[in-house]
Amino acid sequence: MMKWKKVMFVCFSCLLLILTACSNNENSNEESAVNIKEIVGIEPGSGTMTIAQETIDAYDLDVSLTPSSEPAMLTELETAIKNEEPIVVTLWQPHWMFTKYDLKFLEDPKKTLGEEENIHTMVRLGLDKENPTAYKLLNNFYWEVDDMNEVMSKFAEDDNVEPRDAAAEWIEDHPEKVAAWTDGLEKVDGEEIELAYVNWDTELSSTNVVALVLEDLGFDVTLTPLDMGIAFESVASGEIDGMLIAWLPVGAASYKEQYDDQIDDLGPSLEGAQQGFVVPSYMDIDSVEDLPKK
Ligand code: PBE
Repeated sequence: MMKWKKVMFVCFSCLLLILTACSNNENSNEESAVNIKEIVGIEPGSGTMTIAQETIDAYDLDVSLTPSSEPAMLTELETAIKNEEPIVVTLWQPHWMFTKYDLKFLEDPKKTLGEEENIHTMVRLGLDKENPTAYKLLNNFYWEVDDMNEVMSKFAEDDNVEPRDAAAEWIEDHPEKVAAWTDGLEKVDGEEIELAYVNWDTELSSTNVVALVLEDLGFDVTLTPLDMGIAFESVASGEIDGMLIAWLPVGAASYKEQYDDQIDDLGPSLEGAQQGFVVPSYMDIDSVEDLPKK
């Protein structure tokens, strides 16, 4: 009799163990599909970080937004991909990482990360009268996503190629595009012009191309790396002549609003860009809504 009781007890315990194991398993499966506690961001003060935080709030996500920098974020992404680990980053297109790896944008039904973005050229008030050639060139500058990708890939994937060299190569390969921007412009003799940029591969591409074309027109060009907020402030105060960094209508919206009447917005130099939360394709998740919620 005692023996039977023991056997029953052992069996019952086993059953309990199996049941708890099952339910644990279910939980951890659910978590592992979206085993994400943070979103790896970029530089604080960027448009990207502003809209990323707005998105976390809008979807009530239980994740933190880690400030970083574009190169540090990309290194984290590459390491995660090597180990097939889950990761969510803030990323955008055009970007050379999309040609190197299989990545996907998470769907964003609330559209807080924006849909199609355009990169606007902005200059200080008065540049049109004081420096008409520079103004016209900046106004005429327009290229496509593929063009930017071409410049970006040249320097981003080869440490021996500087952004300036990549820009020079692109100019050499696309004389007809450059001719359209400079058509009818009068050359100048060493006039100074200063452009602000942020150290992002997209902005390094456009700014270096424009700088080289301005130099060819006879300008003495200074390129000044700044944080996004300081760049806006400097163009608004007239200290800096222009910049090619404003992603709109969503990314840089808060800065655009703040400085709207102190800056001359010349409109898009590139259309069809996109920002978002991006994951490696092996991750079993498709939407911002699949991330852990509070
Ligand atoms: N970007 C690309 C970001 C960072 C680099 C321009 C979309 C931004 O505007 O914040």
